[in-house]
Amino acid sequence: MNSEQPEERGKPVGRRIFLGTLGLGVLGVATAPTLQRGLEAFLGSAADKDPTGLTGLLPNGGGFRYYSVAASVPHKTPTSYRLKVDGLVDHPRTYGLADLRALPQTRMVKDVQCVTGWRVPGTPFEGVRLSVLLDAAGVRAKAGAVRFTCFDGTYSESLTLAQARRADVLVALRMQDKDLGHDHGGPVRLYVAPMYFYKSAKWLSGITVTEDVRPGYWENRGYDVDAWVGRSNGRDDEPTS
Ligand SMILES: Nc1nc2c(c(=O)[nH]1)N[C@H]1C(S)=C(S)[C@@H](COP(=O)(O)O)O[C@H]1N2
Ligand SMILES: [Mo]
Repeated sequence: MNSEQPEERGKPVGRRIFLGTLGLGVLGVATAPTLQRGLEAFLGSAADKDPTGLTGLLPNGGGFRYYSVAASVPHKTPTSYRLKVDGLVDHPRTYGLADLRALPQTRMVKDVQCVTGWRVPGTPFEGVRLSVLLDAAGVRAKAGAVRFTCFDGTYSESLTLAQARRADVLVALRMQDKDLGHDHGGPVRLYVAPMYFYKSAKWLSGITVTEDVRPGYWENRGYDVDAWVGRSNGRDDEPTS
């Protein structure tokens, strides 16, 4: 599969072919939001006809779509996993999973919302507030943003420093009250609760404090950097709940 297209599993073949054919990932920067809305309209009507596959609002952890822009992602164990915090900080540091588990954990239950329209209500996430790691690192005065990199070798994300310091942004170790599995970005992913789920970078391996925001993987392909749910990607008129 072309690495520009999101890999999706656990859903009907017909839709997978549709998405693959459309080639979402290669949309031009200017046209992406418009075509995205067309795609959502299509999926919306299809979802009515096939609620098991497309809306996915089922118990037992249903509802998630599995995404990876990388063809394959190495597996990390609790002992091999590392998270590096560096850039414009006084105390760069590499954390193991045990180090992260030893820090104060925050749990929150909110809706997960992907920009393509699927939603998983009331999903518990748990982990270390990103602000805790930033404070420990000692962010320098000229810093203005944070860049996230992933051990899939491809994906990246970014937040402004103000966004990164919000209480609802986690370096997540658990989802749905279980340790994060590989498919969901385990052992550690970013969780940016107030934004579309593409901000929540899976397989998190690097947190680099930078001067300015550097657009991430999907942002280089037309999606908003400030991805507030309901207030971005051309959705000014939708509720923010
Ligand atoms: N490393 C990485 N993180 C990623 C992605 C990805 O392809 N690679 N996809 C993003 C998108 S678009 C979504 S909707 C969610 C999907 O998370 P899930 O696979 O746990 O459902 O992960 C986000 N984080
Ligand atoms: Mo997404």
